[in-house]
Amino acid sequence: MNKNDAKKQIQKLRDEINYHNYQYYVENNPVISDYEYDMLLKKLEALETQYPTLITSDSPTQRVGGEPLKGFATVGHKIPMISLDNAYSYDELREFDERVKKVVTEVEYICEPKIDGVSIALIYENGVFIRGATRGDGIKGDDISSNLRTIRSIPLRLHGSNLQNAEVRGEVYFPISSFKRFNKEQEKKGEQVFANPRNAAAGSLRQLDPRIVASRPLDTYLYYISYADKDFKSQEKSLETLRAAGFRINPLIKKAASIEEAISYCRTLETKRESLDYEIDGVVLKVNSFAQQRELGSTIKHPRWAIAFKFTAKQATTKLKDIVIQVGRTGTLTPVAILEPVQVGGVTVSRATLHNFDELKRKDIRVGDMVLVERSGDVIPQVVKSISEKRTGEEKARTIPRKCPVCGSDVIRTLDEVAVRCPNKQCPARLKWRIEYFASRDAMDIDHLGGQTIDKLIEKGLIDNIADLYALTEQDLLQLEGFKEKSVQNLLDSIEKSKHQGLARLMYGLGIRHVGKYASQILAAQYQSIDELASKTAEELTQIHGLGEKTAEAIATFFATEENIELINKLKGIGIRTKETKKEGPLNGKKFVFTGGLSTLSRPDASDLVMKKGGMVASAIGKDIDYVVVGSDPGSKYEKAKKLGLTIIDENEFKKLIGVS
Ligand code: 0OX
Repeated sequence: MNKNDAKKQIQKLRDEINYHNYQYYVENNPVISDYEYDMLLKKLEALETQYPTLITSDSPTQRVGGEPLKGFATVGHKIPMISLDNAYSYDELREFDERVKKVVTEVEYICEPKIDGVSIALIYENGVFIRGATRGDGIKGDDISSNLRTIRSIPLRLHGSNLQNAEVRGEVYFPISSFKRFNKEQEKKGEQVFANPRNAAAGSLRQLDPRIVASRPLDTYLYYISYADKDFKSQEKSLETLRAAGFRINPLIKKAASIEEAISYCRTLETKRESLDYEIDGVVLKVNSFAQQRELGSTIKHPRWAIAFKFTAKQATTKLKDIVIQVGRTGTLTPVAILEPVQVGGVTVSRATLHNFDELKRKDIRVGDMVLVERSGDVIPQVVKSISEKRTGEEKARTIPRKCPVCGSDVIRTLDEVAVRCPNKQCPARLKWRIEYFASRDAMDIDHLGGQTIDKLIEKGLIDNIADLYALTEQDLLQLEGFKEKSVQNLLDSIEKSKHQGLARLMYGLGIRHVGKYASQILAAQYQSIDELASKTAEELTQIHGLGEKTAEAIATFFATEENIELINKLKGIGIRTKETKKEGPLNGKKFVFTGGLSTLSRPDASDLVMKKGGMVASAIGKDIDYVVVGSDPGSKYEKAKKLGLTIIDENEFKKLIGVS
């Protein structure tokens, strides 16, 4: 192919890829399969490698993230990014409306969800993205162009010809569902976890290596044209123009004919707040007409034509009454804050996690402190910081306990671990967790056996280990407060049923360190029985594909411990299934990963289906994964799967494959 033909071909491919990119990331309506999309991208990459002089900054190949930077350059904003005035009550909104009406009449408002993300400004010249910056202090910000370029919903070339030379503003955010997954993965890897989606977005955009940013599922909503070579008549028209130019515009934006209509919008949106996949902290009201906006003008601080109505905060300050120690499943001691109950975003909070003792020390949080509590992106509230200005001198720092608060054993702390542990395997706290874990949905799935029931069983001395569950009688259970004949029978039935769950669930339920759902499935697929498994050395176990050294060692150690062997023998004696007959079928040994939300199946149900057919469910993407099932708002796993060229299927294809409809 000569250079001229290549040029034409490259342009055609770029147009095609840009179109599909837009359909996928902005319209949420993919037209071709991921595989086909990847093929187009690969073709383009190949041509650009062959003709490097034809590479341009707006090519879709430029989104993967270039070389790491040494630092960000500072850029001045041509027009300052001024901030919004806040209103905390509907009456303050009515006062705002009165101020507006002193200057102009017949006002319409545009009501926009106020995205709690990171403000950005994007500059386009001749329709091409050339620079993007953070808000900074409003006068100058950081040039984060190479990071913004990796965000798929930001067009590198504008659609149509309505916007050519312009600066547009909006918000970058980290979707909540992805944030939860992301934090879990970061924690697993021992890397930084973020306190909330906003920090995760800000932290990502501050990365000096754009390749890292490219792997994060950042998204955008745009809402403002700061300048353009054309004039638009209203905010409504600006939003339409932005949408037509290829930007993502929030679908909940509405026009209100009066302040009362705007207030009722605020009311409704606040009730929807928890159901959205992005965090919002209020509503921005903007006078729709630009002629009216000009008449109203701005003060040095804020525009007079807009206001931010703030929802009840998801942060609150309260007194930290005590720090108690919770003992976890593996004996890990976790400090938990007991708080003077406080309303945080509509929920009463009286406990919050302090994560671990290192963090407690780093944040210098003391009993008696006034603390800032936040409930965000995740259900467990956390203590953000102590307010040291409010200290009286009476506050007491809590040191690492020497003894387990439940059983009194001396605690241990190994050098390579942040965790402080109770070494007593018979500690009642651990027994409770062990039983809870054993009975959980992904393990033996014993219904009607919740935490409180387990507490009562331990208190009454009815169970000392897992096997004791199977010796429980009707008389035993009738002693428990709140248990009647029917509830007793239900529990006994579920316990009985659990005997037949099979080797994978049993292995998982035993709670061996590092043996998660996936490892237990691999083990059950590889070995026929628990006896066979128990006879293997760590070295032999490492030879199983997909099993790490740490896991193998933990398994060998587990089976080298006498009380564990005793437990296994008891379980066998009870008639619990510890053998696996090999499943034969088309999905035998096939490995699945799920990412994003499924609409007709729950994740546990989908996993069950896979396992019933002899397949396995992994939590991380790797080269050996056979199918990646992608639902709505998929996480970074999806990107990784695409990069590795794995087979990606949607929910319907999955159901077909597995034989359900
Ligand atoms: C938001 C948001 C922020 C531009 C004109 C006045 C302030 N966080 O969602 N700012 C604005 O408007 C700017 N609109 C928004 N929707």
